[in-house]
Amino acid sequence: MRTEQRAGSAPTGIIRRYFDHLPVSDETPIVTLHEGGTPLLHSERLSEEMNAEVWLKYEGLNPTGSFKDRGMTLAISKAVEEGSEAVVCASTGNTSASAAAYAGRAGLTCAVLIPKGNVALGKLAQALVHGARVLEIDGNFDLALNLTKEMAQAYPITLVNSVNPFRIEGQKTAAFEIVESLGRSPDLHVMPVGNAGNITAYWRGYREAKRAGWSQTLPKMFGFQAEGAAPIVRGEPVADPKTVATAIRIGNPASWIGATEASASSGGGIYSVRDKEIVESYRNLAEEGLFVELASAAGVAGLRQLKQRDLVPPGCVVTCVLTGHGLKDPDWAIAGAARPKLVPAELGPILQELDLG
Ligand code: AN7
Repeated sequence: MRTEQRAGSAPTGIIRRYFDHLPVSDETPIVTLHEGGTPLLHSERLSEEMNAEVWLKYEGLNPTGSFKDRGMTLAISKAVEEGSEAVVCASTGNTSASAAAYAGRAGLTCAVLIPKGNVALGKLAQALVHGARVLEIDGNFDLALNLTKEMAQAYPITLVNSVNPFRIEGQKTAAFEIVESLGRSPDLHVMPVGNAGNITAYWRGYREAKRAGWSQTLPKMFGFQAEGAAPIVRGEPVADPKTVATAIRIGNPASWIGATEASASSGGGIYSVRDKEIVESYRNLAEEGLFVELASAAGVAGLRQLKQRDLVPPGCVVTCVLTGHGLKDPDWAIAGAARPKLVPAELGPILQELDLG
């Protein structure tokens, strides 16, 4: 098999990089877009505000712009290995973008069910451009997921939502990378929660990193749902979840148990943040040069809440996951910003407009 490698660096893509820690063999055809290896950026502003050492795992820099690619490379590779010819997923947007891209690369048919009117434009564009069969349903994500589960049971089509165990396996590699970058585990790990697959994956990753001797400790795991879509916090499914952060507009998370296990056994917690707080953190991150989508800002908003609750010990090491890229949702980005002003194509008026004249 041809192996793709970047000159002078470790093997590319999470499967080659963590081959011995994933359920793969030499027979597994590796379908990759060189996902993973995303930056862990130190945030000076947040570190100062939190009186802690705050690191941001910028997952928006994966090939399709979200963390989903880590799980999708493995889910699609295993689907090909098992002889599948078609995959299906329900999605609030990012899963479908990723599934469409990786299915396209593997030559598989990809079907996608999305909740009507609640998928950001960039994500929809991705699924369409990669040739997925995209169907909008008159219902929310939870209903879409139930329908795809039924489809996968009745027909020879592989479900690639995070109920597919290979998704979680792939996504755990982000925790490996954090431990590798820091040379240790963080003290606190903070992230948004929707369907709860990712927090389940990180917790598994941190535990495996410790077992492998890469770290001596485990972080406290904190997950944040949007207030209007916070079933785990409320302790019961939410029939009609509502939030501006459409990626996490989920009322009955598939990995509910994984999330509560991660928070409870690590001494962390699952809490909620208001839409207003999500938007504020979204803007703050953008000011710091980090364009993320709204759902991604829920983790940072959550970190601020932890600080208010006195749950951020001075000087501790914190990692916060920025799950998706801001370009996914251009409508939202533009809605809150001033429109460019039209000026004559002459230096004078331009300088005047910029208060330089
Ligand atoms: C940017 O794409 O559920 O708790 O269908 O897109 O693992 O679900 C997306 C979820 C956070 C929540 N941030 O992660 C989908 C989907 C972003 C996301 C989450 C999602 P999980």
